[in-house]
Amino acid sequence: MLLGWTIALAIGCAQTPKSVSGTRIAISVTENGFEPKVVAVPAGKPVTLVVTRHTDETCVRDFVMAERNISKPLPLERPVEITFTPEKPGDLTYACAMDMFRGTVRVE
Ligand SMILES: [Cu+2]
Repeated sequence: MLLGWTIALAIGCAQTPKSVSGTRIAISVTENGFEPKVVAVPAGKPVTLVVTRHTDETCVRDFVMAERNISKPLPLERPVEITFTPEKPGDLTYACAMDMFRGTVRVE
């Protein structure tokens, strides 16, 4: 228990403020588009993005990551899980179906 707490603290300290990283990351669709705009994931492990659309105010209705052939509809207030394994470090981008609102998955 103490060990787990120590690890949690160490991970917490290693993160720069406002950056989100891990293998399971929540992304919201708000009036501002995808939030957070940039998330970091490790290379070589399956990662899951849990995308929840909270608004009808934008054109975002789908999650499209063209490089990965991923295209998923985002129903309002329903979390959608998108799982893939990024093999190598670099940036993957995703967007709405019209490529207007965008987000970045930074593979590290
Ligand atoms: Cu759009």
